[in-house]
Amino acid sequence: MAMSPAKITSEQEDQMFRLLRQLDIAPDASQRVTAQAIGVSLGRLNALLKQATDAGLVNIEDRNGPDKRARHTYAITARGAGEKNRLTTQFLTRKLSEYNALHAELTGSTSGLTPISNRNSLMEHNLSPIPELYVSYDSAQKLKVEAGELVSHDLTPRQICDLELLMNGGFNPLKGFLTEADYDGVVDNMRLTTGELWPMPITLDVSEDFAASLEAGQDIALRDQEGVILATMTVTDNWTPNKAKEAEKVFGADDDAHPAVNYLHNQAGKVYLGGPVTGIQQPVHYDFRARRDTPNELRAYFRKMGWRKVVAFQTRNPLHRAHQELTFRAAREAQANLLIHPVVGLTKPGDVDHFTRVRCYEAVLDKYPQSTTAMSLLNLAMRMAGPREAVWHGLIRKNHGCTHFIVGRDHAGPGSNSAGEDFYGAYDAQDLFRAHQEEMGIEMVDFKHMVWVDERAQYEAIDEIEDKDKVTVLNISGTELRRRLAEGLEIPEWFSFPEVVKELRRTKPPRSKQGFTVFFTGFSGSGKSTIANALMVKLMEMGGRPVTLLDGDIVRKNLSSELGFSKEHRDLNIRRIGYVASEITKNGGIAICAPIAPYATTRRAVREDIEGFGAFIEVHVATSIEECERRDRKGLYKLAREGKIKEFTGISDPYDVPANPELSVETENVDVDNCAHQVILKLESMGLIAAE
Ligand code: PPS
Repeated sequence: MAMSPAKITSEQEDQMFRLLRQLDIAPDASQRVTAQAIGVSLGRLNALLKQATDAGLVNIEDRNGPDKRARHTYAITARGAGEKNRLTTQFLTRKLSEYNALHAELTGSTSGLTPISNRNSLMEHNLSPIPELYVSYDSAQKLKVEAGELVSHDLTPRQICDLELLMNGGFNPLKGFLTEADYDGVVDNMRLTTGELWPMPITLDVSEDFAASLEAGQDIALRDQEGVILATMTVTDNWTPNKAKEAEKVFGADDDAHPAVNYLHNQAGKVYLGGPVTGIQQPVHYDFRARRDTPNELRAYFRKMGWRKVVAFQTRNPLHRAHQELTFRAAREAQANLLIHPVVGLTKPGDVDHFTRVRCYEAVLDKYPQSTTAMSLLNLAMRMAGPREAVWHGLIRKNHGCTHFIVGRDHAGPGSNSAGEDFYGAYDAQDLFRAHQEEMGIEMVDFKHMVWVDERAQYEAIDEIEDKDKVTVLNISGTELRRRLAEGLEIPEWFSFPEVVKELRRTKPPRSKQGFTVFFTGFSGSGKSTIANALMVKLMEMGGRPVTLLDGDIVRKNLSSELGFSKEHRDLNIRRIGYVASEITKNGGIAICAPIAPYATTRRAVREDIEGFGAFIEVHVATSIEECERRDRKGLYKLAREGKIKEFTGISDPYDVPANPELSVETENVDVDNCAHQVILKLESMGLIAAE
């Protein structure tokens, strides 16, 4: 029978694979035993041995032992070991496709086995411990005492998240906050100076004053918000970054509508410090302690359970049925166990709080087959950086011992930019991940958008539905879900689990029962206080929720009596008002604020503080500066014109006109009662007040 050359080659390669494997196991065996073990004649064995020695795969060493028939040791060389690995993968891949073909012939369907790609690195990297930055317990006790003498930096909530993952190996290979050279490489092309892939700048941002007080090479102590020393850091680098460039390169646009760009410009310090970190202790968590695992704890768990392949699912949302279907499918496709790995550090402003989410996850966990699935909480501070974030998430999961990672539609998407368009394409994250997965050593399980097909009563990937025009395709977006929860509307069984819906309703009662904040802004004398007072009385007349008025003058008397009108002091004043209003909102009350609040970024920060707990209604009292000056009820404009009051808003200090307030009210030719009524109508239209 004539054989094709390809067939001869693969047979020869199989023989070489068998020979190398056999010599690896028994290098001292006699030729006869080796030939028998790999199923070839002695003549063929000799030809193969010659080929292997000529190619430098095997060394033949003389052995002057008593057994004359086994005079040689056939030792595999380093090159031979590499060739053996390559041939092993090739052999298994071919066997798998033969198996698939046979399976298809017998059953008319595919076997469902996944191809073996990058097999060696994938199968081993989740088994061994990963380097951490912690010192031993004894050294930590000593270091803690010494560190008490060092200059301290109080970490922000985001920096605490970053530090925890640096110290426990979640951010391996990073050994500290990025140096300037590493930062440049990461920003420009996602590479550290070592050439390793790292897509996200992990930086220690501080104030200019603090940075200026440090010397090169100085050790500092890093403390949490209660003052506990978590680590020390040797400050090797101290520089002022180009934040606009960082925004463009890392987040795709220098647009404050992106939460991380907003953080970069309006919250992060102006200067970055870089240098290695020495870990003393983990940040303390009082919540869900049993559900939090370091990378090494998860690796140990996988070893103990014998999980060689693990597919991780990242989420910042409660799990609904579509997510469960997707994770089931991913585990099946990758033939792997499943790790539900939700983020409980910082997520997108306005997300469901992690306490509620974890209770939801725990309710859903019972619905997964026992001992195939684990859930662990990840204290990551997300950046919502889409494609770069997906690669970052993949590297973090690899460090946590996972071999596969699920990337769905619009992974870690930040929503719309200031022009109302998406920052990233829906599948950009999958593309970037795919381009790097080989190097990352973690394989992507990609998913298109999953939707409910009513006629078949099941979830299907949108692009796989061939009869779209004949079936009813259903989907509830995140925004729609929030609306239904807010308005107390029905959430269908096909969408979520009753336990999850119950939990969400518990923490998110309908809007008409939630707290909210009405935030008036406008020039001095614009009528803010008068309208705010009228509104307060109307809301008190309706009853149901306590109402608190935080008027500009009242606050300045009771909360901010030591403050003046510099930008710094005004910001502090508004942040204080925001803090009190957020507490009132959180606890189900109504806060009415009426400061000038001249700066848009500060108003936005307050909005973010509050929107986690309830609605924020910005009302621009749009009385013109000319009209305010004409009224001049307190005589302050006159004094400002005379230069007797400095930094007076609208005269000698700026006012950012709100770009997108929920409501703008004119006060010229409109009476106060009418203005307050406009606010009431707005609140009604938002579902915040409703008939019992
Ligand atoms: S801010 O900018 O929001 O912190 O201002 P606010 O706390 O609302 O305080 C504004 C009231 O203080 C009086 N006042 C001044 N306003 C603006 N600029 C300067 N320099 C200034 N100095 C004193 C003024 O009466 C404001 O009262 P309202 O209630 O707005 O008329």
